[in-house]
Amino acid sequence: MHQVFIYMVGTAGSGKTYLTKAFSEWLDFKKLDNITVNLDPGADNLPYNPDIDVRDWFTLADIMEKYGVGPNGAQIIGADLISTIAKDIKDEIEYEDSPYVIIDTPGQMELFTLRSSSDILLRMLGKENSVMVYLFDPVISKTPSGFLSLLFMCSSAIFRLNIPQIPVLAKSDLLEEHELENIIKWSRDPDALYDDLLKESEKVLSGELFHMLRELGLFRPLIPVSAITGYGMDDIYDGIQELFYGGDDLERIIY
Ligand SMILES: Nc1nc2c(ncn2[C@@H]2O[C@H](COP(=O)(O)OP(=O)(O)OP(=O)(O)O)[C@@H](O)[C@H]2O)c(=O)[nH]1
Ligand SMILES: [Mg+2]
Repeated sequence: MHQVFIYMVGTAGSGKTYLTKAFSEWLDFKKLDNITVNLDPGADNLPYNPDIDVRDWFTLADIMEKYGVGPNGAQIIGADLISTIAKDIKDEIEYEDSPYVIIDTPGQMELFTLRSSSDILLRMLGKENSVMVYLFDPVISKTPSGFLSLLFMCSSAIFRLNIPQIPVLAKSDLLEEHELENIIKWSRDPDALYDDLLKESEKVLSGELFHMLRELGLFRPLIPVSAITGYGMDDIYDGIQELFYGGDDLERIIY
């Protein structure tokens, strides 16, 4: 495999940008050539210096002025405009010719997962070489219902983009030991999650729906990571290696 595209995807503030920086630095440390791509036209004070930056073509401020819209409308237009520069981005990536391409996606997750523009970019760069690192927000993941909601969002990203996924528990340094253990347990054991959901509230998803989630293989062990301590970067790397070089069946990992 010549190049691997690693998309950082997660809800707003889940840690995509800092994980992009941390993973790139970890690869640097391992002397593995990599580049970073910023797809967020509204990014302010990025903690890393992207090799390729959507803001070189347009920024949120440009769009607000040109189209006379507010920041939310501008984010949507910005996401849609990505398709118009997909070929330029591809050319720049090819020019850089680096084996690992880390892609930091815009703040609001749906801007990336639901707008068709992302699919155009993904197809252009090559879905067969792509993986999504899906970040679970640690604060939302603390409660059973919060965790389940993120699991649904993560599943929707899989169905929409149709590329394999490495699910990670972001900012794990912020969690107490027992909180971390609980979340990892839920990701491995649907029955434990179901029991804890019952304790949280009497009204729980129907058993059938829960069973379906399990049957679809949507419960997968979360990898705890921290962009601050560097914890888990090797596990993300191992996950990528296993996907692309381990001879694993991609279909099995996607679904
Ligand atoms: N403690 C801790 N804080 C983190 C970590 N990663 C990110 N943060 C903090 O969380 C905040 C959000 O992180 P970002 O990486 O900007 O998150 P994002 O998903 O890119 O956010 P948007 O693009 O704005 O939606 C920042 O203030 C970071 O300092 C981490 O691993 N540990
Ligand atoms: Mg960001």
